[in-house]
Amino acid sequence: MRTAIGMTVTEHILEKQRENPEATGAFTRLLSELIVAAKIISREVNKAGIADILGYAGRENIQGEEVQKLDEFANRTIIERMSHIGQLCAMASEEDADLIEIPSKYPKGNYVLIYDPLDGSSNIDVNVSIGTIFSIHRKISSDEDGTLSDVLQPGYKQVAAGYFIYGSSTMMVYTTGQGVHGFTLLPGVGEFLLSHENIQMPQRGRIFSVNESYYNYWSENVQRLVNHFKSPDNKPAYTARYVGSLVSDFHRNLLKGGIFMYPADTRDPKKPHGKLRLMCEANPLAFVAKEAGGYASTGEKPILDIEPEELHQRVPLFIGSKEDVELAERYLSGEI
Ligand code: P6P
Repeated sequence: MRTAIGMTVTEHILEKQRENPEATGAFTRLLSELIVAAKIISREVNKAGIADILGYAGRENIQGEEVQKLDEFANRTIIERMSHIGQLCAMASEEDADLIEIPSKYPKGNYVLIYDPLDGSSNIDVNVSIGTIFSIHRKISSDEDGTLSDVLQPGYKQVAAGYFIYGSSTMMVYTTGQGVHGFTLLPGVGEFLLSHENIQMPQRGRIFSVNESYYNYWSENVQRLVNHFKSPDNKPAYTARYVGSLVSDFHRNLLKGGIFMYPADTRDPKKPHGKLRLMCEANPLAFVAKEAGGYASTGEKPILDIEPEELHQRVPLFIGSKEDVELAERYLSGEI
């Protein structure tokens, strides 16, 4: 594959299409439109808060337009842009309880898009990086219209996954199973340019990332694991970092190494499996982590092997540097 730092993401995707003889261009069309949606979301995120300065009052701005919450805006933007391109048979969003059908007036396609439109959106008000996470499966049902069976596929069947992170710069990180590649949006030009080619996650990190306020609600084995990461006996020692925005915590560990943990919470019987969602958060990031030489586990088994049962099912998540996540599994099994 002829790639070069600075090449556009569109050229990068087309290179992969050229390599794939049976590629029809459908996937390229899908990803290209998702990128347009992300650019629109990025622009809105980057001017968040300006509404207060420009006198947007309450739910309406000075033009009397409805001011949408950014996660609603992001969700609507993706639905509106992706519905008419004829590449999807259905969508599923973290923001929507049920499957999102493609309107009958639009042609259907052979892919399914599952996404979290704006993960970490509660951090917008304090200017912390947030992101859009996406997962793409091939349609498996025989109907023209997508069904839940097309969505509830195990993570190892994903054809592509990745995220957009809206931070000090806007980046796109994605994989199609041939490595993980990062692109940075060039302001003023509006193009994502290849900035991080074939990202490889360090096998052992020096960062552990977990919300320790839940310490008393974890199992004893999880408590022992986190105490291990805090031990002065580690050479080199670990340090703690927790942004509270999954895409930010994951992206930092992807580049620098480390483990992010969101363990099961024994406190809430309704949420025994923690807070994060399998389909639109854990699975796509697990695919990226695996392709970058990392690993993602529930603490007991690979995230990518889970046979999904419902759209918004939650899972405990241990994700990042392979050796750190495997160590987590050994602690949670009681082996150490
Ligand atoms: P907690 C943001 O609300 C989010 O969904 C993820 O982005 C983040 O990792 C997690 O929740 C933070 O949750 O319980 O630590 O505030």
